[in-house]
Amino acid sequence: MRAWLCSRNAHKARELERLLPGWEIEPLDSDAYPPETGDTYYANARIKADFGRSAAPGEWILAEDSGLEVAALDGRPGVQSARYAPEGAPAIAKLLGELEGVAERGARYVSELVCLRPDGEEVRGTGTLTGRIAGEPRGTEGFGYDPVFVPEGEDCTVAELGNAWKEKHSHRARAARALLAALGAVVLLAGCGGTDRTSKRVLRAFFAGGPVARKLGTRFPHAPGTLPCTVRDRGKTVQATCATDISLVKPARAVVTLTEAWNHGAKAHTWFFFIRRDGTVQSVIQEGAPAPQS
Ligand code: ITT
Repeated sequence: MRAWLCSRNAHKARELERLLPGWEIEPLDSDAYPPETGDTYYANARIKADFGRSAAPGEWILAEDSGLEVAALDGRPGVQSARYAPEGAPAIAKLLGELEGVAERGARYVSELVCLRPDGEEVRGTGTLTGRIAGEPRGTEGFGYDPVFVPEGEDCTVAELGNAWKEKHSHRARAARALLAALGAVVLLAGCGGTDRTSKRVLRAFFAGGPVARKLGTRFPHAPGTLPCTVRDRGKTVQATCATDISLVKPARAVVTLTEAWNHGAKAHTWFFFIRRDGTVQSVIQEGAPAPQS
Protein backbone atom coordinates (compact mmCIF):
# COMPACT_ATOMS: atom_id res chain seq x y z
CA MET A 1 0.00 0.00 0.00
CA ARG A 2 1.33 3.43 -0.95
CA ALA A 3 0.59 6.49 1.20
CA TRP A 4 1.77 10.09 1.11
CA LEU A 5 3.21 11.23 4.44
CA CYS A 6 2.52 14.93 4.91
CA SER A 7 5.69 15.77 6.77
CA ARG A 8 9.01 17.47 6.22
CA ASN A 9 10.60 15.46 9.02
CA ALA A 10 12.68 12.70 7.40
CA HIS A 11 12.94 10.85 10.77
CA LYS A 12 9.16 10.39 10.87
CA ALA A 13 9.07 8.88 7.37
CA ARG A 14 11.83 6.41 8.26
CA GLU A 15 10.18 5.43 11.55
CA LEU A 16 6.71 5.08 10.03
CA GLU A 17 7.96 2.92 7.17
CA ARG A 18 9.28 0.46 9.77
CA LEU A 19 6.09 0.74 11.84
CA LEU A 20 3.64 0.13 9.00
CA PRO A 21 4.86 -3.08 7.37
CA GLY A 22 3.82 -3.42 3.76
CA TRP A 23 3.22 0.32 3.39
CA GLU A 24 5.28 2.37 0.98
CA ILE A 25 5.63 5.76 2.64
CA GLU A 26 6.21 8.61 0.22
CA PRO A 27 7.16 11.87 2.01
CA LEU A 28 5.25 14.86 0.62
CA ASP A 29 7.91 17.54 0.60
CA SER A 30 6.61 21.04 -0.03
CA ASP A 31 7.30 24.62 1.04
CA ALA A 32 3.58 25.39 0.84
CA TYR A 33 2.42 23.63 4.06
CA PRO A 34 0.04 25.90 5.97
CA PRO A 35 1.14 26.95 9.49
CA GLU A 36 0.32 24.52 12.31
CA THR A 37 -2.07 26.78 14.19
CA GLY A 38 -4.15 24.09 15.93
CA ASP A 39 -4.51 23.83 19.72
CA THR A 40 -4.23 20.06 19.63
CA TYR A 41 -2.01 17.45 18.00
CA TYR A 42 -5.05 16.17 16.13
CA ALA A 43 -5.89 19.64 14.72
CA ASN A 44 -2.32 20.07 13.48
CA ALA A 45 -2.16 16.58 12.01
CA ARG A 46 -5.44 17.28 10.22
CA ILE A 47 -4.06 20.60 8.81
CA LYS A 48 -1.16 18.64 7.31
CA ALA A 49 -3.45 15.84 6.07
CA ASP A 50 -5.84 18.31 4.40
CA PHE A 51 -2.91 19.92 2.63
CA GLY A 52 -1.83 16.45 1.44
CA ARG A 53 -5.34 15.64 0.29
CA SER A 54 -5.41 18.75 -1.93
CA ALA A 55 -1.95 17.91 -3.34
CA ALA A 56 -2.74 14.20 -3.95
CA PRO A 57 -6.50 13.74 -4.33
CA GLY A 58 -7.80 10.18 -4.29
CA GLU A 59 -4.66 8.76 -2.65
CA TRP A 60 -3.94 7.42 0.84
CA ILE A 61 -2.74 10.29 3.03
CA LEU A 62 -0.91 10.08 6.35
CA ALA A 63 -0.05 12.93 8.70
CA GLU A 64 1.36 12.94 12.20
CA ASP A 65 1.72 15.56 14.88
CA SER A 66 3.66 14.88 18.03
CA GLY A 67 5.24 16.58 20.97
CA LEU A 68 6.82 16.39 24.38
CA GLU A 69 4.79 17.37 27.46
CA VAL A 70 6.74 18.17 30.64
CA ALA A 71 4.75 18.12 33.89
CA ALA A 72 6.84 20.81 35.64
CA LEU A 73 6.28 23.12 32.65
CA ASP A 74 2.49 22.63 32.72
CA GLY A 75 2.62 20.41 29.64
CA ARG A 76 4.94 22.62 27.58
CA PRO A 77 6.34 22.53 24.94
CA GLY A 78 3.42 20.23 23.90
CA VAL A 79 1.93 21.09 20.50
CA GLN A 80 4.64 23.77 20.20
CA SER A 81 7.49 21.22 20.51
CA ALA A 82 8.74 21.75 16.94
CA ARG A 83 8.65 25.53 17.41
CA TYR A 84 10.05 25.68 20.99
CA ALA A 85 13.62 26.03 19.67
CA PRO A 86 15.50 24.60 16.66
CA GLU A 87 15.35 20.78 16.87
CA GLY A 88 18.25 18.92 18.49
CA ALA A 89 20.91 20.54 20.70
CA PRO A 90 19.29 24.03 20.92
CA ALA A 91 15.87 22.63 21.99
CA ILE A 92 17.51 20.28 24.50
CA ALA A 93 19.65 23.09 25.98
CA LYS A 94 16.57 25.31 26.39
CA LEU A 95 14.61 22.49 28.04
CA LEU A 96 17.41 21.57 30.46
CA GLY A 97 17.81 25.28 31.27
CA GLU A 98 14.12 25.59 32.17
CA LEU A 99 14.37 22.48 34.35
CA GLU A 100 17.55 23.46 36.16
CA GLY A 101 17.16 22.68 39.87
CA VAL A 102 13.70 21.14 39.29
CA ALA A 103 13.33 17.73 40.96
CA GLU A 104 9.99 16.81 39.34
CA ARG A 105 11.11 15.59 35.88
CA GLY A 106 8.01 13.66 34.70
CA ALA A 107 7.17 13.96 30.99
CA ARG A 108 5.47 12.18 28.14
CA TYR A 109 5.65 11.99 24.37
CA VAL A 110 2.36 12.07 22.43
CA SER A 111 1.77 11.07 18.81
CA GLU A 112 -1.42 11.60 16.84
CA LEU A 113 -1.63 9.92 13.45
CA VAL A 114 -4.32 10.79 10.94
CA CYS A 115 -4.95 8.74 7.82
CA LEU A 116 -7.29 9.83 5.05
CA ARG A 117 -8.50 6.96 2.90
CA PRO A 118 -8.98 7.51 -0.84
CA ASP A 119 -12.73 7.83 -0.24
CA GLY A 120 -12.00 10.70 2.19
CA GLU A 121 -12.84 8.82 5.39
CA GLU A 122 -10.58 9.70 8.33
CA VAL A 123 -8.98 7.06 10.55
CA ARG A 124 -6.91 7.99 13.62
CA GLY A 125 -4.36 6.42 15.94
CA THR A 126 -2.95 7.93 19.15
CA GLY A 127 0.04 6.81 21.21
CA THR A 128 1.88 8.04 24.31
CA LEU A 129 5.14 7.18 26.03
CA THR A 130 5.64 8.27 29.63
CA GLY A 131 8.99 8.89 31.26
CA ARG A 132 11.20 11.62 32.69
CA ILE A 133 13.72 14.20 31.53
CA ALA A 134 17.36 13.28 32.23
CA GLY A 135 19.88 15.71 33.74
CA GLU A 136 22.06 15.73 30.62
CA PRO A 137 21.86 14.40 27.02
CA ARG A 138 23.02 10.81 26.38
CA GLY A 139 22.96 8.62 23.25
CA THR A 140 23.09 9.12 19.50
CA GLU A 141 20.03 7.42 17.94
CA GLY A 142 16.51 8.78 17.41
CA PHE A 143 16.02 12.53 17.05
CA GLY A 144 14.60 15.61 18.75
CA TYR A 145 14.37 15.25 22.54
CA ASP A 146 15.39 11.55 22.55
CA PRO A 147 18.83 12.18 24.18
CA VAL A 148 17.11 13.52 27.34
CA PHE A 149 13.96 11.36 27.48
CA VAL A 150 14.16 8.34 29.80
CA PRO A 151 11.11 6.05 29.40
CA GLU A 152 9.35 4.72 32.50
CA GLY A 153 11.03 1.52 33.72
CA GLU A 154 14.32 2.30 31.93
CA ASP A 155 17.60 3.90 33.01
CA CYS A 156 18.77 4.78 29.49
CA THR A 157 17.52 7.61 27.29
CA VAL A 158 15.60 6.82 24.09
CA ALA A 159 18.69 7.90 22.11
CA GLU A 160 20.67 5.22 24.01
CA LEU A 161 17.94 2.58 23.72
CA GLY A 162 17.99 3.12 19.95
CA ASN A 163 15.77 2.85 16.91
CA ALA A 164 15.02 -0.85 17.39
CA TRP A 165 13.61 -0.06 20.86
CA LYS A 166 11.60 2.87 19.43
CA GLU A 167 10.09 0.55 16.81
CA LYS A 168 8.44 -1.45 19.58
CA HIS A 169 7.72 1.06 22.33
CA SER A 170 7.67 4.66 21.11
CA HIS A 171 4.60 6.90 21.14
CA ARG A 172 4.68 6.75 17.33
CA ALA A 173 4.84 2.93 17.36
CA ARG A 174 1.79 2.86 19.64
CA ALA A 175 -0.07 5.34 17.43
CA ALA A 176 0.79 3.28 14.34
CA ARG A 177 -0.55 0.08 15.97
CA ALA A 178 -3.74 1.88 16.99
CA LEU A 179 -4.12 3.22 13.46
CA LEU A 180 -3.69 -0.23 11.93
CA ALA A 181 -6.28 -1.66 14.32
CA ALA A 182 -8.72 1.13 13.47
CA LEU A 183 -8.04 0.75 9.75
CA GLY A 184 -8.59 -2.98 10.00
CA ALA A 185 -11.94 -2.36 11.63
CA VAL A 186 -12.92 0.24 9.05
CA VAL A 187 -11.93 -1.89 6.10
CA LEU A 188 -13.65 -4.94 7.53
CA LEU A 189 -16.79 -2.99 8.27
CA ALA A 190 -16.76 -1.64 4.73
CA GLY A 191 -17.10 -5.08 3.15
CA CYS A 192 -19.86 -7.62 3.17
CA GLY A 193 -20.04 -11.29 4.03
CA GLY A 194 -21.94 -14.52 4.14
CA THR A 195 -24.25 -15.99 6.72
CA ASP A 196 -22.56 -19.18 7.84
CA ARG A 197 -23.65 -19.59 11.49
CA THR A 198 -20.76 -21.60 12.93
CA SER A 199 -18.18 -19.23 11.54
CA LYS A 200 -20.13 -16.29 12.84
CA ARG A 201 -20.11 -17.81 16.33
CA VAL A 202 -16.34 -18.42 16.20
CA LEU A 203 -15.76 -14.86 15.09
CA ARG A 204 -17.98 -13.35 17.72
CA ALA A 205 -16.23 -15.42 20.40
CA PHE A 206 -12.85 -14.25 19.15
CA PHE A 207 -13.72 -10.60 18.96
CA ALA A 208 -15.61 -10.68 22.24
CA GLY A 209 -12.39 -11.87 23.92
CA GLY A 210 -10.57 -8.56 23.54
CA PRO A 211 -10.98 -4.81 23.32
CA VAL A 212 -11.51 -5.00 19.58
CA ALA A 213 -14.99 -6.19 20.47
CA ARG A 214 -15.80 -2.68 21.57
CA LYS A 215 -15.09 -1.48 18.05
CA LEU A 216 -16.64 -4.31 16.12
CA GLY A 217 -18.92 -5.89 18.71
CA THR A 218 -22.23 -7.19 17.57
CA ARG A 219 -22.12 -4.81 14.62
CA PHE A 220 -19.44 -7.01 13.07
CA PRO A 221 -21.13 -7.85 9.80
CA HIS A 222 -18.67 -10.31 8.38
CA ALA A 223 -18.65 -14.01 8.25
CA PRO A 224 -16.65 -16.31 6.06
CA GLY A 225 -18.45 -16.82 2.79
CA THR A 226 -19.05 -15.33 -0.58
CA LEU A 227 -21.79 -12.95 -1.45
CA PRO A 228 -22.67 -11.00 -4.52
CA CYS A 229 -22.75 -7.27 -3.90
CA THR A 230 -22.53 -4.05 -5.80
CA VAL A 231 -19.70 -1.54 -5.66
CA ARG A 232 -19.06 1.83 -7.29
CA ASP A 233 -16.17 1.74 -9.72
CA ARG A 234 -15.28 5.06 -11.35
CA GLY A 235 -18.83 6.36 -11.00
CA LYS A 236 -20.53 3.18 -12.29
CA THR A 237 -22.37 0.62 -10.16
CA VAL A 238 -20.98 -2.81 -10.94
CA GLN A 239 -21.75 -6.31 -9.77
CA ALA A 240 -19.00 -7.70 -7.55
CA THR A 241 -18.25 -10.64 -5.33
CA CYS A 242 -16.94 -10.23 -1.80
CA ALA A 243 -15.33 -13.15 -0.05
CA THR A 244 -14.33 -12.92 3.58
CA ASP A 245 -12.32 -15.69 5.10
CA ILE A 246 -11.31 -15.66 8.72
CA SER A 247 -9.27 -18.33 10.40
CA LEU A 248 -7.95 -18.56 13.92
CA VAL A 249 -4.30 -19.54 13.55
CA LYS A 250 -3.84 -19.57 17.31
CA PRO A 251 -6.39 -18.91 20.04
CA ALA A 252 -5.02 -15.39 20.34
CA ARG A 253 -4.60 -14.59 16.65
CA ALA A 254 -6.83 -14.49 13.63
CA VAL A 255 -6.01 -14.14 9.96
CA VAL A 256 -8.60 -12.22 8.02
CA THR A 257 -8.64 -12.30 4.24
CA LEU A 258 -11.04 -9.97 2.52
CA THR A 259 -11.26 -10.20 -1.24
CA GLU A 260 -13.38 -8.04 -3.45
CA ALA A 261 -13.57 -9.04 -7.12
CA TRP A 262 -15.48 -6.67 -9.30
CA ASN A 263 -13.62 -6.65 -12.56
CA HIS A 264 -12.79 -9.97 -14.20
CA GLY A 265 -10.03 -8.29 -16.18
CA ALA A 266 -8.18 -7.20 -13.03
CA LYS A 267 -6.60 -9.11 -10.19
CA ALA A 268 -8.94 -9.29 -7.25
CA HIS A 269 -8.39 -6.81 -4.48
CA THR A 270 -7.33 -8.68 -1.36
CA TRP A 271 -6.50 -7.56 2.15
CA PHE A 272 -4.80 -9.82 4.69
CA PHE A 273 -4.79 -8.91 8.37
CA PHE A 274 -3.31 -10.58 11.39
CA ILE A 275 -5.48 -9.48 14.28
CA ARG A 276 -4.46 -10.20 17.84
CA ARG A 277 -7.04 -10.68 20.54
CA ASP A 278 -5.98 -7.39 22.18
CA GLY A 279 -7.13 -5.62 19.03
CA THR A 280 -3.73 -4.77 17.60
CA VAL A 281 -3.15 -5.61 13.96
CA GLN A 282 0.19 -7.21 13.28
CA SER A 283 0.29 -6.62 9.55
CA VAL A 284 -1.86 -5.60 6.67
CA ILE A 285 -0.91 -6.75 3.19
CA GLN A 286 -2.82 -5.63 0.16
CA GLU A 287 -2.69 -7.28 -3.24
CA GLY A 288 -4.26 -6.54 -6.59
CA ALA A 289 -5.95 -3.44 -7.87
CA PRO A 290 -7.11 -0.64 -5.57
CA ALA A 291 -10.61 -1.09 -4.22
CA PRO A 292 -13.45 0.85 -5.76
CA GLN A 293 -15.81 2.70 -3.43
CA SER A 294 -18.15 0.23 -1.80
P1 ITT B 1 6.21 17.82 10.37
O1 ITT B 1 5.30 18.80 11.06
O2 ITT B 1 6.68 18.31 9.05
O3 ITT B 1 5.65 16.44 10.33
P2 ITT B 1 7.90 18.28 12.68
O4 ITT B 1 9.23 17.77 13.13
O5 ITT B 1 7.71 19.77 12.65
O6 ITT B 1 7.56 17.66 11.24
P3 ITT B 1 5.79 18.08 14.62
O7 ITT B 1 5.20 19.38 14.21
O8 ITT B 1 4.89 16.92 14.85
O9 ITT B 1 6.85 17.57 13.56
O10 ITT B 1 6.69 18.32 15.89
C1 ITT B 1 7.13 17.27 16.65
C2 ITT B 1 8.30 17.70 17.50
O11 ITT B 1 8.23 16.97 18.73
C3 ITT B 1 9.60 17.33 16.82
O12 ITT B 1 10.18 18.42 16.15
C4 ITT B 1 10.46 16.89 18.00
O13 ITT B 1 11.09 18.01 18.55
C5 ITT B 1 9.45 16.34 19.00
N1 ITT B 1 9.31 14.88 18.81
C6 ITT B 1 8.25 14.23 18.28
N2 ITT B 1 8.48 12.91 18.23
C7 ITT B 1 9.71 12.73 18.72
C8 ITT B 1 10.52 11.59 18.91
O14 ITT B 1 10.12 10.38 18.54
N3 ITT B 1 11.72 11.77 19.42
C9 ITT B 1 12.15 12.97 19.78
N4 ITT B 1 11.47 14.12 19.63
C10 ITT B 1 10.25 13.99 19.10
